Amino acid sequence: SQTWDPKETVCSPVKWSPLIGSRYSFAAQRPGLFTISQDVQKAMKARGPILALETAIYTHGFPKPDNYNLALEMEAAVRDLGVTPATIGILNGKIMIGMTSEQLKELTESAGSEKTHKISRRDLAYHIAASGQPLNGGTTIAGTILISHIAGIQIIATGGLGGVHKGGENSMDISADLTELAKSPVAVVTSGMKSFLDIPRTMEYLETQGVFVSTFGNKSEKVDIPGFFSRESGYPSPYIVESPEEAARILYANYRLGMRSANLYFNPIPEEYEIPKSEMDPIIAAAVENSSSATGKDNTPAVLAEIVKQTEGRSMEANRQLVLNNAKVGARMALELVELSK
Ligand code: PSU
Ligand code: MN
Repeated sequence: SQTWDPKETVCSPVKWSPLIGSRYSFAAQRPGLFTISQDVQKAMKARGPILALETAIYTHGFPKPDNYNLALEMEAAVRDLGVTPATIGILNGKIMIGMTSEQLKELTESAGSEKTHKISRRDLAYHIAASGQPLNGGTTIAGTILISHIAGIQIIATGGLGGVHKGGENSMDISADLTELAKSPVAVVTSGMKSFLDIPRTMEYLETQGVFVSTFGNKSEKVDIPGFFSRESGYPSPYIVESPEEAARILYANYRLGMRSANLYFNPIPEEYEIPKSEMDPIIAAAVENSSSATGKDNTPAVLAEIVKQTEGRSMEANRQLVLNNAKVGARMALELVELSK
């Protein structure tokens, strides 16, 4: 197992710039709080484009060793576009911002073990400070937003967003992804929430929280909030954005306005990999039914595992393709954001 090297964390504050690196001094003033990879440090100093990637998808979404292969593919897809990937997670009690392939291997291999947990806002401090064996964690969208924002990384690419669960008006099961989006002026690229969530209530919640919600598509057409495995959900998107460059401009305007809330960019799954809604709906209904005994933070992973079982793995390939596509879109946004901040 790896031990933390204080030299890995940059301690010299970087000059403030309007956007890139604006919060970097937070990390610089707290040496040892983060372990920032050499690559990410370099990109931060150069104010180059950086894209944050979450890890709950690896620790709680994909089985081994697919999770490790996907982590490497995601990083490669981002690098191919000239952007530095910052995969975020917890490894042996350290908050990692950017990980080497060995570190990614260690984290993904520990999936499913006692020491590896799903990390949202409420879990973070415990995992870096508690006594006992050092813990690992895959950060959810909420956890990744929180860490990215502190580290001065503005764009996050991910697969599926958490939301208001069906029956949430009684169970009060509402993902902390939604409240976190209200707290940090970052952009999140996602292919939608799974249709096992309550889409209209999730949309209402996001509107109340002041989160800008849009979907990539053509402004002259009607565009749905995507349904994750399917491009359609039956619910129209409040806004349509036509390119990653336009998305970056909106994020930049959001930031210049001093907003504290995030922008959400839904990116529908590429057509060739989509599983039609008519096919998915009964599968999802059955998965929800069969996972009803898993509550709290265990519910989402349990439903996801059931869906994989019911689709005989086809959902996994769809998931893999959409998340890779989101990484590419996020990377293009990061490139444009650097241009805008010059
Ligand atoms: N939806 C998916 N795949 C995922 C998740 C959601 O299709 O991997 C993960 C994400 O990390 C998301 C988290 O942030 O689940 C939400 O979990 P919860 O509902 O417990 O907040
Ligand atoms: Mn929940």
